[in-house]
Amino acid sequence: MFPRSLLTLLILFGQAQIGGCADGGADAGIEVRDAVIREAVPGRTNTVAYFSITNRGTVPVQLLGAHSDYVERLELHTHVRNGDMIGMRRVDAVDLAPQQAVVFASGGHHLMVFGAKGLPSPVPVTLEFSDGSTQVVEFRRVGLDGLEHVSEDVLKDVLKDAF
Ligand SMILES: [Cu+2]
Repeated sequence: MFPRSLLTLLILFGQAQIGGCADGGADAGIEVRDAVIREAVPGRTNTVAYFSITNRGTVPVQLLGAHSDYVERLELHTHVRNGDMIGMRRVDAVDLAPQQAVVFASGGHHLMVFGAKGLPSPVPVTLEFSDGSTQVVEFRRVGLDGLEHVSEDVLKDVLKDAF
């Protein structure tokens, strides 16, 4: 695993761009990995979901939102720093340039989950994109200690180009 300080630094960037080779030049679309949704704290119904998303295509696209039959509402959120205060706010869209990867992780972008009750595992979530397309992603349900799950090779890719 990477040192936690590196991970935190990485997350402060909010978005990290992965340079990389286009594979074959074909428009391979959107790739989503490491999709996890946290169990709600007992007595609560709001929680959070994380994933990493890469635009494998050749044209820019925006992630506009998400929905799932198993929750009332999903919103794209990011963390914002205002002096000493760290809060979060809703964002309308997340830009995905060709070959760009964005990691949704603790402390950065996240998918805010409202009204989750008795989540199955996995939870099917439909992601909505600016070109009108949608993609169903299976989010693995994780316990309260599963917050920081980002696979090591995704982090390596991100770190390679971020520093
Ligand atoms: Cu939030």
